[in-house]
Amino acid sequence: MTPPDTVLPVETQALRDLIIRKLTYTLGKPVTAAQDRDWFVATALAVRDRITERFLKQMEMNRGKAKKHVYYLSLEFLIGRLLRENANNLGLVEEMREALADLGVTTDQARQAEPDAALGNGGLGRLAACFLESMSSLAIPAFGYGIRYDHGLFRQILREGWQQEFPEDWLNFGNPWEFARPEFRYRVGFGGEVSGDDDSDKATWTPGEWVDAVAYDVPVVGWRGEHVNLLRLWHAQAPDPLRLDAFNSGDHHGALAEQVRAESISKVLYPADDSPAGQELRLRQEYFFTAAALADVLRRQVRQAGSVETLADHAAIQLNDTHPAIAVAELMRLLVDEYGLAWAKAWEVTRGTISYTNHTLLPEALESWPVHLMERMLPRHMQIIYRINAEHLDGVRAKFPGDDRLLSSVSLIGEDHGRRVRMGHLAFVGSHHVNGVSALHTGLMKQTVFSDFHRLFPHRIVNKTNGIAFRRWLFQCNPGLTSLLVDALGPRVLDDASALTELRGMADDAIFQGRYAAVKRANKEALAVMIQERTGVRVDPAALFDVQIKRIHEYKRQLLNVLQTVALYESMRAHPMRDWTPVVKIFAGKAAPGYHRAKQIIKLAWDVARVVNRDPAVRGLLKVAFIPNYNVSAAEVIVPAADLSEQISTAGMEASGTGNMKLALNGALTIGTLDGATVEMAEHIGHEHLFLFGLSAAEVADRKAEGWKGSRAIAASDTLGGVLDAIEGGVFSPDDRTRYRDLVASLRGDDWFMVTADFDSYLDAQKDAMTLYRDTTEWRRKAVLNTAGMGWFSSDRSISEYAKEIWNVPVSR
Ligand code: B1H
Repeated sequence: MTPPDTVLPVETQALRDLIIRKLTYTLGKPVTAAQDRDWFVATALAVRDRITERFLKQMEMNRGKAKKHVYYLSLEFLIGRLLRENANNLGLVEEMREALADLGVTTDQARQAEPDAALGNGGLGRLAACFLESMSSLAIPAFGYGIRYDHGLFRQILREGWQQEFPEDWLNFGNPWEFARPEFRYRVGFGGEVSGDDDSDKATWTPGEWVDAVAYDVPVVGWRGEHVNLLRLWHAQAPDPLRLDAFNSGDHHGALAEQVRAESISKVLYPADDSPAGQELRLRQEYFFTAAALADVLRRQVRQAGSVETLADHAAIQLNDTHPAIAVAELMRLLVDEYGLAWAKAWEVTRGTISYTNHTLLPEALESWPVHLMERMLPRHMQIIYRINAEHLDGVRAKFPGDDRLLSSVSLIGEDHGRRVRMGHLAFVGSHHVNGVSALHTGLMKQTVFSDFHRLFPHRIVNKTNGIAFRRWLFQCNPGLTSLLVDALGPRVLDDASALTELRGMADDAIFQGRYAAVKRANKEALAVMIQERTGVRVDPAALFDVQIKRIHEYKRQLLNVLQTVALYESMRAHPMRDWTPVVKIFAGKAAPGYHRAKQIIKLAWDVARVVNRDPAVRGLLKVAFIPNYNVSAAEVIVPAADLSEQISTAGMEASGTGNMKLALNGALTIGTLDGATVEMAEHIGHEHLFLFGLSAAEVADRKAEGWKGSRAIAASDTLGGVLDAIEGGVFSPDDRTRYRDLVASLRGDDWFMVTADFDSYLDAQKDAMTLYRDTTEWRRKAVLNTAGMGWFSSDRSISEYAKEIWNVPVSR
């Protein structure tokens, strides 16, 4: 072993030696030949050893204790990179830096070589990742269950501003964080037939096709390294790898057909955010991972408690949206058919164990599956759903006799577009609690989509406002601000986010403001480098960094932001001598591949950027950058550098938002509508420290009921008509002057997302922001007050609420 150049502290020395051992014996490389990726893998394996030591100790300590576990079922876990998170939670960051430095490598070199685990689309998947981290940090025994997709969310490339998708290949050369667990393998059935006898609850399902689910475990270590949970991801495998007879007789493709069909289940993440893909493969994915997860839960239950009857005492199963809602029928099937429980007892156990989180009320996002598809793919489940429905509707009739409208409204089977199973209804009746993700969203659940259910079950719907993991979205992505906070508030702030409120007392302190601003400035310089590298656009770190980063969706209204950009550009051209605030408009986000309008909006932002950035008339005072391939790692650079956070969805449409929280925590001021969790952020921070504008959710509903027409708002605005004429007339698309005709026409017509309705008040709010930015002291004061007000939005708080009010599990810390 190479001797170190200098004498290292014992811990560092040990880590350094471990990294070299991994490099030598696992990667088979000498130090002299190691590339960045080798350093990453060797370091990750060394850090994983540290996690494993703790995990094994914890298992030893808990042997024989049947602690209640939380099982978080989610089709998405948007984890991103793990090296810094794990080192940080273990308190190993310094040792790792020194150990690598001693080997002539920077932490950043190793870190940048780690691919993002992009097993999710956006907020829903990232929430699952933050929640896992918080469950470990709060020492709640838990498993995350999901799919080990070979290919996560696609890589986005912009060709002349048009989004193109390329496969993402994070797993190509293995994943050093995971352990393959071939011993945890469950056979999942599809199709086939059901036989049963009429006198018994029990039936026998003989599937026509089998797929094996094989477990891969990623350990999740909590803050201070005190507790480790597992994220168990299922890989799909054909029970028979190939048909040798077919292969030997020359049919090479046919020999592999079954394998391809089986393995396609864990091949790729569906790239739709907020609108479920109705394809058969998606339903296969949903059932596949849910069935494997429940089989695993019941195996553990029987081992620990000897019987499935007490499942609700030992297990809390949380459904992350309806994607795993088939769990209700699958758990019933397992309890009744496999474990022989009577129907009524099984129903009591199921409802005592399962709870469901709703993440959206957008009608196109509510999952439903054609009855004929379910009957073919999951015949026994369809029988079970019919029986659950029959008993549910009997209960409704008993409570509200003769109300046929109510019956068809709450039925598990919808008749509107052919007969379909409504997965939200199935999840609702099979759960003891159903939660929304912000106060506004939960209120709207009660008033709109679930109003009839709320009448039937008035205690079932509860609110659990989302939160974010501060370890990642503050400590890790913003070490400068973190050390400033520790200096100012003491190390306690690292363990208790509510300590942030004490920062309020320092908001007026000029010295503190200066240090706070210096951190922001350094973060902006780092972002400026990234923008230049990825887009070629040079930006001035002194300018106001105005950031909108999220999936591209009409309801999120990137279009509103682009229209304001055009309005600002035109004013700058018209009044060149005015004392303009320099602004950089920063966009990033992916569109669902089939969502043409969203792609058109990206293209428009890009077209506007091209014209504005080149125009000498604006003297560089306005720059526009669309950063391609937005992902968690990009967010970790952008979030700490933002001055202004765009949260401008049509009120009532964004269930919560979590980017809003990340940006405000890192000192960006929010320009936003009263939507989702932004409402509660304004309450915690103080309304006067955000730039709020636009219609409320109730006003949006009223306008829509009256029959909204964009043309009226356009006629009433001094600015909007000119902006739309320019876009429509091809000012930004001289190569194709008709490119945005339909887009503008939709704004003049229905304008479903009320862009025209909110335009003028948005413009005013933007002017307020630009004016305030010039008042450095006041801006900094508000930025500090934003950080100070965000402690409540820690996912530790969210998870503590779930633990107490839904899961009934103890929380430590
Ligand atoms: C959210 C989704 C979603 N809500 C369907 N719904 C999907 C729906 O693949 N699909 O079919 C994927 C995702 N995602 C988001 O959840 C909300 O829009 C955000 O407002 C919220 O913050 C987030 C977490 O609760």
